[in-house]
Amino acid sequence: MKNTSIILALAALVITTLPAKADVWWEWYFASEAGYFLTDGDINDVVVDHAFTIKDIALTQTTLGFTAGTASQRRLIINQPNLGFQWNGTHATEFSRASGAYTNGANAFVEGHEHIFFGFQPNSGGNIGDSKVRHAKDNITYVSATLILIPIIPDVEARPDAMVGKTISPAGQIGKDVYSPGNEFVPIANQKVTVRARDKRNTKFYYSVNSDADVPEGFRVAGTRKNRQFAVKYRFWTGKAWTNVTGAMSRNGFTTPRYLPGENARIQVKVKPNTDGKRRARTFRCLATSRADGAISDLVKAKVKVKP
Ligand SMILES: [Ca+2]
Ligand SMILES: [Ca+2]
Repeated sequence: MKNTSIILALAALVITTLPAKADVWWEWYFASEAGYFLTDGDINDVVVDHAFTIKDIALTQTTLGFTAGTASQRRLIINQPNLGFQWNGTHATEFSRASGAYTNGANAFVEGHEHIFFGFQPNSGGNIGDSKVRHAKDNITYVSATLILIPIIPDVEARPDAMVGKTISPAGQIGKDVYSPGNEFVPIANQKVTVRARDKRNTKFYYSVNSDADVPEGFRVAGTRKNRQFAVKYRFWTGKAWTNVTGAMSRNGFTTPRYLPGENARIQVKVKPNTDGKRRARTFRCLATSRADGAISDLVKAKVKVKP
């Protein structure tokens, strides 16, 4: 009860003071390339002199044949630490990184192109250099243009949409554009499948989570843990391979990278019943919570029915 009182008191405080939200989204453009930065700071910092640290970079539009996506997905590779920029209230005056020459830009390399990188440069008047896509070895300039950098307040920042199905393809799953508030006692149609299993045999089904936000979003995904009669294994699709996330899924949840709007995080669920020849069922739940707002979730379910 004491904890509840504290939470209610905090909630009241949040509502009365409306503190600025942590982290800032930015749109960037140069030449025909475009994307987002996610930085630290808050929206009040964008109207004054402020140094921002870049936490993620997204590429949403490119004419150079690269794959759109985020640095947290490793579509862009940040291998030089502490990327950031100095902001004067209207423009970036200096980009920086904590390796190499410190003040000559913030670089993000391109997945699958070891030496090609986006070099972000000031947009403060043009005498320091334009942003570029370059080759690290021979400095061929692929494209180069003045950076446009705009801080934004997303219209929708957090909206995970979980789906469930027996097919690996999200298109064959149910729950798209259907939302539960994370409370399974609120009946929500079309967020649940029934999976028939045989005793002592593996059976597979899949979860996906996409974002209805208008900026990249990541998720914390938690699932029903094993019990004596139902073993469960969870695997996450990295984009290249399946990786075991059973431990994290069964505890506080597995944290996914940030995905562009509409792209799916994918989880494979493998259940192996051992019911001693009895007819049994267990409902497996998947709760997907936004990384941007821990109060916004979606819940889907799979009821595994065992036939001896
Ligand atoms: Ca859903
Ligand atoms: Ca949706």
